[in-house]
Amino acid sequence: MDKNHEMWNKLGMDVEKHDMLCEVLPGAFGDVFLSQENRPKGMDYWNMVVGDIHGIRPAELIEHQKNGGKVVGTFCIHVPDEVPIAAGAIVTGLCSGSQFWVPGGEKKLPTATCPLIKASLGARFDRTCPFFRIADLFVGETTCDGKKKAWEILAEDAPMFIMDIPQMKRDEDFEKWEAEIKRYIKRIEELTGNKVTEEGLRKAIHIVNNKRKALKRLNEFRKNDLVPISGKDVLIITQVAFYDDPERTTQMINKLCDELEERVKNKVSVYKPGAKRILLTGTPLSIPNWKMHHIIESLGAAVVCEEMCTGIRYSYKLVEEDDGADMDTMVHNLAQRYLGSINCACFTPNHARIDDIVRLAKEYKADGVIDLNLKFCNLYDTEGYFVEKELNKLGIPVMGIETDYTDEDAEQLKTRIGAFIEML
Ligand code: BJ8
Repeated sequence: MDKNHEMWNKLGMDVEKHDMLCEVLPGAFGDVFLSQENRPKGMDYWNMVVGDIHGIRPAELIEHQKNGGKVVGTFCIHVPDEVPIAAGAIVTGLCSGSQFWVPGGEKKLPTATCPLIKASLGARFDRTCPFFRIADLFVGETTCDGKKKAWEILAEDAPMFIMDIPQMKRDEDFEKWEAEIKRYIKRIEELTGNKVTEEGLRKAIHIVNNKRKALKRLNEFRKNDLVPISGKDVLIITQVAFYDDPERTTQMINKLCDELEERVKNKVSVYKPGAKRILLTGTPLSIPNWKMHHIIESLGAAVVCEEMCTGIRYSYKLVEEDDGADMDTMVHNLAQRYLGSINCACFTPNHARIDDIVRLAKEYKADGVIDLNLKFCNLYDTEGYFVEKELNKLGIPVMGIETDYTDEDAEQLKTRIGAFIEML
């Protein structure tokens, strides 16, 4: 038995079923990513990481646990990574972007639930994802109704902690979020047995900010007329950033950016001249959901920005750093960043997201915007009304797409998106 199978067995996974995923994933990755021409050399790191996605990082997490450390799993970018890091824990995103996990979720949830939620429950209950076996604590949030109720079901099988996210952004909501972050700190201290000190939190803020800065630097290259890296590659880097070691990810992204700087100097682009530039907005694209990018870029267009949680929202605002800040100030700064600067459709009103889409469309010189909705996500679907209204008003071409994790609609999407690109 190879090392990975031994590890998965020990984790109590359904190894036979999981092997089915292992059989298709490398092929899918090869078709979507490795087939691209003229990729930056620096992408080798992500090829390696994704090539053994359920092996390398899970083994590191288990090693950490063997040394007495804890692993905290999260589902949403509102949950501050800095808190577990400050307590010496490792934080990992529990990203559920494959149709493989959906039927398992449907055994517990109504079919009319978004695939992201169904896949999250399926990954746990079917025992087919090592990350969902390893986490010592699962941190859910009350962003949407589907998630709220799903966490109750997940709690039957997994240790859960729920953060109650306000749905407005008034002063009292920021105060409430500060209190929630303090409650989270307490829970993490209990879990790890370590105190979250001022020094520890300050260091954690610095580590995560450095990752944000690297991702921001990476995204800046996409503003160039000649784009030196594909949208697909930036997507995979962002998806991996949710669970990779933050300091290593930062280092690897910066190394890649050095190469991209050279490419810009030498006028190297991965797209054909005149490729139409697309801004994607909407629901998150969790790993391994590469469907939209693959369709758009296979049609010869360029995805130049994602106004999404698996995009610019994850990195573009930093937590304020202040060497002299005490604990209360740092929690305040975290609350400002994690509530104030993330414009999820769960908020009402949510004009700031529409403003962001318009600003980003201009900054990244988008020829058109695709507003993407995961099937059964009522929040983003409804907010699409304002997205379209504003973009129509400004004369920025926009198209709404609703899809799921299956490939059943791939041909239809190709036709629709192809027609949209043609008219840009
Ligand atoms: S901050 S987008 S990561 S909640 S797609 S599960 S909203 S029904 S994922 Fe999200 Fe945080 Fe918001 Fe971002 Fe519900 Fe919609 Fe599904 Fe969603």
